[in-house]
Amino acid sequence: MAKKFNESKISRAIVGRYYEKLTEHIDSDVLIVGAGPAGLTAGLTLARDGRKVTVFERNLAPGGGIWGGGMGMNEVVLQDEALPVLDDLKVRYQRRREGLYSVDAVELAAGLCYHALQAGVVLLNLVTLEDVCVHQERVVGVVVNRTGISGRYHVDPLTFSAPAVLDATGHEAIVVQTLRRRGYFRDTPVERALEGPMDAAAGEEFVVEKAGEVYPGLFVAGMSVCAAFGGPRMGPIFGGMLLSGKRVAQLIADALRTEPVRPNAIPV
Ligand code: 48F
Repeated sequence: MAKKFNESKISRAIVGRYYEKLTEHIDSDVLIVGAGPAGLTAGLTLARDGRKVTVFERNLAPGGGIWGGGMGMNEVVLQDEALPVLDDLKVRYQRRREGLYSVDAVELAAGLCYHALQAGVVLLNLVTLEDVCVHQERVVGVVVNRTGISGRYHVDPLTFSAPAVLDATGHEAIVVQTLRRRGYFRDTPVERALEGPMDAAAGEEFVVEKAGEVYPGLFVAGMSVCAAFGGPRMGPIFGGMLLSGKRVAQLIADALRTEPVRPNAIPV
C-alpha cells in the first residue's frame, strides 16, 4: 500500500508553515519581547482587539517566572483584583485563609499560552532580542537572533517592525537596557533606576500604575516596569503582572489609534 506521507513531507509542513508565520509577522502592530505573565496577557488582550501581535521568547517554553511558583513550589498567588482575568482564562483558583487566591502554576502558564495563541498571537520561541531599531527618535522595531546563535557566533540578526514594542522581559528589562546603555534616558528618572528590594503590596501597585510608554514607541509591563522606573519587587504574587499586561495593552491600543500604521513598513 502506498504511504500517505513520508519524512520529507513532514519537514516540508514544518518549514513551510514556520516561514509563512515569520513572513506574515515581519511587520506587526505590536511586538512583545518576553512571554511571561505580563507579555502574554498584553498579547492576548491586543490580539482580541484585532491587533497583529508577535511575541518573542528567548527560552524554549513560554511562561516566564510562572512555572516555578515560589521557591520551586508550583503554586502562584493572586489577589482578588486579578480574578476576572483568571475567570476569563477559565483557570481555576482556590481561596486561601490568608484572603489570597492560589493557582496551579502550570495551569496558569498553560491557560495564558493557550488563550493568547487562540486569540491570534504568533509566538516565536527560541528567539532572543539583541537590539531595537530607532528611527527619528522612535522605536520602530526589534533586532532578534536565534537563541542558540545569539552571543555565541558572529551571525547577524534579523529585524521585525511595528509602531509599538513592549518590553516584557521581566527583571532584566532587556529592551529598555539597550537604550539606557546608550544614554537615551539621560537626565530622566529611567537613567539610573534600579529594581528596589521586596515590598509585595507596593510592588503590585507600582507595576500596574507605571505600566506604559517609556520612550516613543517603547512600552513596559510587568517586572520591566520596576527595572525601568525603580519600583520594588514583589515575589511570587502574580495579579499585578496580569493587570500590568492588561493596562499596557489598553495604552498601546490607544496609542495605535493615533500613530501612523507600521511606520517602518515598505509595501511589497
Ligand atoms: O520574568 P517574566 O515572568 O516577566 P514578567 O511577565 O513576570 C515577572 C514574574 O514572573 C516574577 C515576579 C512576580 O510576580 O517577580 O518574576 O514581568 O518573563 C519574562 C520573559 O522574558 C524572556 C524570559 O525568558 C521570560 O520568559 N526574555 C528575557 N530576556 C529576553 C527574553 C530576550 N533578550 N529576548 C527574548 N525573551
